[in-house]
Amino acid sequence: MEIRKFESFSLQDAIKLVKLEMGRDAVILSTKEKEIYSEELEKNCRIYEVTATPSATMTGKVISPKAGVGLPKVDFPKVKSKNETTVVKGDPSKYRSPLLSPTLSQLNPETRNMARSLANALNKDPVKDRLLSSESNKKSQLNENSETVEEMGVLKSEILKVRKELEALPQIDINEQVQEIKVLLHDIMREKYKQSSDIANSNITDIGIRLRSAGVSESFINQLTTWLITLDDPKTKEELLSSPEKAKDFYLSSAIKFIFKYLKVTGPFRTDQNRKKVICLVGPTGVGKTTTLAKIAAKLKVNDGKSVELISMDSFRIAAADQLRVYAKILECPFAELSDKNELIKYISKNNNHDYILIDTAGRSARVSEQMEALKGLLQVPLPIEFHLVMSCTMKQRDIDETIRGFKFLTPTSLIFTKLDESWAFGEILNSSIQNKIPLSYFTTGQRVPEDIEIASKERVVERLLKL
Ligand SMILES: Nc1nc2c(ncn2[C@@H]2O[C@H](COP(=O)(O)OP(=O)(O)OP(=O)(O)O)[C@@H](O)[C@H]2O)c(=O)[nH]1
Ligand SMILES: [Mg+2]
Repeated sequence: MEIRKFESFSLQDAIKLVKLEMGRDAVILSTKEKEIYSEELEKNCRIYEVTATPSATMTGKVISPKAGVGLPKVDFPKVKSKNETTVVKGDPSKYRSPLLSPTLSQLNPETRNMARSLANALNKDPVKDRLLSSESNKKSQLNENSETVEEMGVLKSEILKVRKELEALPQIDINEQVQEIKVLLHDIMREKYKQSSDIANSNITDIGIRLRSAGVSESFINQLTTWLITLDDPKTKEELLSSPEKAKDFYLSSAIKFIFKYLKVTGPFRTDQNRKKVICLVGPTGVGKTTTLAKIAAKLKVNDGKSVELISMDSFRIAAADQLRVYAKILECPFAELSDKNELIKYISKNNNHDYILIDTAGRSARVSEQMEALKGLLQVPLPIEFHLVMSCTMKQRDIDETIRGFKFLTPTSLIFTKLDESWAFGEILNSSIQNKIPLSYFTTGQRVPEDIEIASKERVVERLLKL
């Protein structure tokens, strides 16, 4: 709270000072009459001390801004935290009334003239003359007491007359008006700030709810919503206030931007120039590896006009390779069934005349260590093979995490998610890709070969996550 003290030779003058300095609504906390020793006059003088505080400080109208992450900066009127004391010391001649201060030009001509005559009257003040005179003069002048008292009486009545006339005029108090404007501005800003933070909160909460219901991890939602809160460009906030639709779009598109930044996709499988590409699909049992491989082969062959060979390395189940053999026949692609690593090395080194070699493997569970060991023995070959990990959207997050951990030894180039048509939540796709820093390549959306496959795109992920 700002508290200041004002002193003058009369109580009225001290109160006037308070109003001039702190505005009409200033609250007077206390008044005191006291005697001080004036060095200039070499005698004791009676003065009045008024302690006051501006009204805004008392009513709590002026509020300091609260610190908050990313909240819009509002230039609130400041409240001085330290107590301050203004002491008007000395004799009246030394005190220059604020009425006659540089704000004189802001008064109307009539008031200005009154103020000037008051200033002249004060300038004639014998006490001031005495102070300005030399030390010896001062003493002799002080002796002429009766003359001085008479002069002072005349001056006093003159000053009182001028003051009365001044009081009758409408007062122009610039300080008070500025203070009122400041308070008004602050109220407007506070109202706007409240509205904009309400809008921000409801939109951010809505985005959080959508992502949570899609199964996105809490840590990602926290990161995203914290970032959204920090979007505090005041110009944008101003615009958002004008339309709830605009605000909704703003927060949604910002959330999408954030997801896009972290989510990575590979795009469709592409061959390096003049080099065949060897692609191997791995993953748990029954997730759709063979069906997906057939879909990809059909897309490459039919849509892109590429030459494709299909290999089955699924000798684990009886007649497992037949499924792919049938697809190869339909697609009119060369087909081979290989049972071990040496056959694989020999086959790939020999066959150089196709754009793609697509390899299907038996389903392996990351929980069964022998199966993973067998897979290592089969696939860890000194060949440029790209491994892609196939998982179903219907798997639980925990199973997906364990599967990725189990297949890490093959350093998968991408994740393929199947059965999007059978799942309600897509958060797992985002979580697994971002947490493991493995991009997404394809999504499959049904049993039909080759139709039900799509290239993984950030737009499709976001669409599904935010139910756009
Ligand atoms: N609904 C739906 N079913 C799919 C999808 N992809 C594959 N399937 C079905 O899932 C079942 C298993 O597909 P497969 O391709 O044999 O799966 P796999 O991973 O090769 O299985 P294993 O070789 O036994 O490990 C089949 O009935 C497919 O039709 C899909 O995107 N959506
Ligand atoms: Mg299979």
